[in-house]
Amino acid sequence: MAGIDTSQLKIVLQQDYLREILAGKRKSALDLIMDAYRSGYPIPAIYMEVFQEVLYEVGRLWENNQITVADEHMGTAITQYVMSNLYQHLEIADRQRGRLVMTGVQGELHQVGANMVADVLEADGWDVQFLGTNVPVDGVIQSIRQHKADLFGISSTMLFNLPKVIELVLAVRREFGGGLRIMLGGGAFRTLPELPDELKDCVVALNLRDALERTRH
Ligand code: B12
Repeated sequence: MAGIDTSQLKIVLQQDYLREILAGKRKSALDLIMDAYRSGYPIPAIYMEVFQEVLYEVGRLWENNQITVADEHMGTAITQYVMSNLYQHLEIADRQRGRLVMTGVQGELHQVGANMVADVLEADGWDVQFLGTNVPVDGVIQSIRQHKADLFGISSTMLFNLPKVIELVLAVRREFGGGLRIMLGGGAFRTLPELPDELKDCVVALNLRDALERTRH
């Protein structure tokens, strides 16, 4: 992207992408992102600088009644569609960092952030199983065992799901002990003033960059 003002490019891309998804233009939203990717915009940056920021803006517009819940659903659905198209272009690193199971807690319906983290850590050399969200505790434990995970990631956006996070962490600790690393992330942890005692041995990552940083050691 030599010669291009990347901060300007980012703002234009965010504005264009927001406009297309709220107009329900799936094909042009995809074309915009694929063009950006082909001109050198790295996928993790597209995830965080475009999808994340635009979905946060969608959340603000929704909260302020400037768009409907249907608009929000459509924008999110289009973003998930575009992400799955981008996924096939992710370059997977040769190095092997370990095995990761990633999920959202029971009751949690937000799953785009967890999906992004799963994709980007896979590209960074993790062997990833992404369970989606709203998964019962027993099923999660079974997946961790079958996948022989070294790292377990939990996503929670809503603060009211914190008791479910604690329940899951305690169940996983009972089953696998302290050897399994647990990483927490999502909106709930950004607003939390202090981590509850039950979660003190978990790592918290506030965004994609943070997640990469914390899983490289
Ligand atoms: C899309 C959306 C929905 C969709 C989700 C669909 C789906 N398939 O995911 C649906 C319609 C289901 C939904 C429902 C609700 N939502 Co909603 N939603 C959103 C919206 C617009 C976007 C969410 C998103 O994808 N963000 C983009 C991702 C990339 O960001 P992220 O999740 O923060 O993830 C990043 C980091 O947090 C981190 N991360 C995330 N998970 C993890 C995990 C690990 C291990 C790590 C390391 C890192 C990590 O990495 C990601 C990349 O950097 C947000 C707006 C917002 N500010 O996020 C509102 C928002 C989160 N929702 C909100 C609300 C209120 C609700 C509902 C209560 C609405 C209702 N009355 O029913 C329900 C609750 C449902 C539930 N039980 O979970 C509020 C929450 C306010 C609050 N803090 O309390 C928000 C902020 C909107 C708003 N401004 O009011 N929502």
